[in-house]
Amino acid sequence: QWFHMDLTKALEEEQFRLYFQPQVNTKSNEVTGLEALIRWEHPERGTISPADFIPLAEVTGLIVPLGQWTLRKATEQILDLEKLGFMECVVSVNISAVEFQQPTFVDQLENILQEAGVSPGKLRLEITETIAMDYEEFMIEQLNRLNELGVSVALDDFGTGYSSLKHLSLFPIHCLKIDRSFIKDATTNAKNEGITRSIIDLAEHLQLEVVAEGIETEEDLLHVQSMGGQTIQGYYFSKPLPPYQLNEWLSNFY
Ligand code: G
Ligand code: G
Ligand code: MN
Ligand code: NA
Repeated sequence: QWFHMDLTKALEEEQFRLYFQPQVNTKSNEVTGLEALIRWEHPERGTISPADFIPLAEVTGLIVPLGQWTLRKATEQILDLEKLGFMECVVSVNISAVEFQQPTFVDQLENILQEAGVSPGKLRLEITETIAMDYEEFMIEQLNRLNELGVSVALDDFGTGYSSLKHLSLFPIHCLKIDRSFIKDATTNAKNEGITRSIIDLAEHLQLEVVAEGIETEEDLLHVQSMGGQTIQGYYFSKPLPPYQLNEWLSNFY
């Protein structure tokens, strides 16, 4: 559907936008994080979902400059949040395998943070375990370097794909994100309820943070809370928002 040249042009002409979805700690009632989610504002075709262009960006390698753009935008948002007084809010950025596997990835990330003057602790990377399969040792090396830098890491879509408990044992990570597919019908599906509960317990035993994704209703929220889940992301609080709407949302929340 899309061609390499469309994406190249979109990057040159700044047609990408970074949206942000709040993550709320429902115990302290604070917005503890934001997940950055990219959108393509196509001049003729309107807003295009990353699901429809990230795969092409990955096979063409354009994901590398696109990912750098995303990280720069995320650091801008961190600075804007600080100006508004949100000093504790961590911004999470999705990183695809192709980006993470670049040997220069961590150095470039360090440069972006330094140039922006952003503390590494304000940034979190979301990676999926599909990355891990063939690159276990390299993964550990990259993750150790990120730890030294002070950037934290969440395992996204946890429990789907090539998940392995071995990764939890080997990888120095900080957070598990419970995949939306488990949450979706956890109130009616006993298996998914068991899985959700187990991931929350697992995170606690490993002293990892846990974020429940895809919370859409009050019923979802109460259910996840009853299982010990505290940090919540989903349409119940907000869909992903462009920065100006996010600022409005934040000022209404507090
Ligand atoms: O925002 P939405 O639900 O449409 O996102 C669809 C998919 O695109 C998700 O899997 C999400 O992780 C991914 N995605 C969103 N933004 C980015 C990004 O900036 N970089 C990468 N690599 N993936 C992203
Ligand atoms: O793969 P990843 O977890 O990064 O993708 C997150 C995706 O989930 C984004 O595309 C985002 O727009 C979407 N999303 C976020 N909250 C909800 C929700 O409550 N319900 C649904 N259906 N999708 C959501
Ligand atoms: Mn994600
Ligand atoms: Na996810």
